[in-house]
Amino acid sequence: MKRILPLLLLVLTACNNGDNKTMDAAKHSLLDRLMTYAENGRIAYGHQDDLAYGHSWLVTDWQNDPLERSDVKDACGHYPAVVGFDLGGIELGNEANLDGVPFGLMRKAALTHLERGGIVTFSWHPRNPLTGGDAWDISSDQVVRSILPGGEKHAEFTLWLKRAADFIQSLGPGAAVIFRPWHENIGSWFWWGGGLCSASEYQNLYRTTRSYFEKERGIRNIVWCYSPNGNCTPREYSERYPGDQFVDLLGIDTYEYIGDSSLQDARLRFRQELKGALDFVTIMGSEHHKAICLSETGLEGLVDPVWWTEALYPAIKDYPISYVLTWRNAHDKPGHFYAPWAGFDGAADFKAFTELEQIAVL
Ligand code: BMA
Repeated sequence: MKRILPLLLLVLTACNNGDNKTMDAAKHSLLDRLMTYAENGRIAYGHQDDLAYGHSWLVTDWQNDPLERSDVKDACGHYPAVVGFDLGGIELGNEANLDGVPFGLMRKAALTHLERGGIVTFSWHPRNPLTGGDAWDISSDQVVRSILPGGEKHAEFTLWLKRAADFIQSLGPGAAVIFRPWHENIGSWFWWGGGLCSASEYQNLYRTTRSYFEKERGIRNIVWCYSPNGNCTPREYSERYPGDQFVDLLGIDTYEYIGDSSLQDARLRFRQELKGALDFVTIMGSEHHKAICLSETGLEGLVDPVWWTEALYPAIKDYPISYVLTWRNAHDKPGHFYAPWAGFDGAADFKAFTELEQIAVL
């Protein structure tokens, strides 16, 4: 036994070192790819939850499904280059996420997309750990404080981090992914939002999360994205920035809303809002040597028939963003979609967008 123990330790350390190398190489290559898109003036196109479900369909028998269906592919002939998934619900140990996607399916879809040469990104809409409500429960401004070290919910929150980390780790050391927790944090619609915690509490939350993954769990193959809502000032964006050691990718989430405006006015407003945000995120990216992205965008229901070429593309084409991701096509809410699908008759403009030289799809 005395002889075997050091040998066992040696083997375990060697395996660990091997995994570390694999993880570092995978992360490096993902970062490199994001930078290369921007350097070459290209923008990868992404879609949330593609492969798991689309408008009015959801993969059910996922163990036996090759996951070949995609609304984006139906509309333009290609898979999106980037696919996003949401971990909301993993913290409770649930079998499926908040939108009904089994985590088994999510894992398979993420790995399938990586094998096809795509990029995978995870967001997270966790429940409210203090009130028991959902991510949008903003009834208390004590939530972030309660989960930080020393807070009454810290131990429980650490278990939540463990469950999220277990899932990402289960993809394997060679599977580098983008993770953008605590997003849209300047506005006050999530419990980690601007009016619900101080800037230093927010930074502490983000840093605690990354430290848990890296230091406690040794997970090094994650590209960490900071993605506030885009309708914020440069000062607000920077004030809550967790710091260069904690962030690898700078993002913003900005949507177009029509409301009572004409399509033209709504497009203009969207372009101005994106310009405001992308101008300073571009500068910050180059000063801090970070890749940048438009981590979420879209026009719900695609009510503007030329949204892709007349609103989105003109607004992003002059910026070195590595990717742009439009939000999900809900399987159970017919009006809640952000990309065309097989039966949608406004797919031509989307197809034209994906065929632009500058836009990368698989
Ligand atoms: C929101 C909506 C919700 C969804 C959540 C997480 O923007 O799409 O319906 O539950 O994202 O995916």
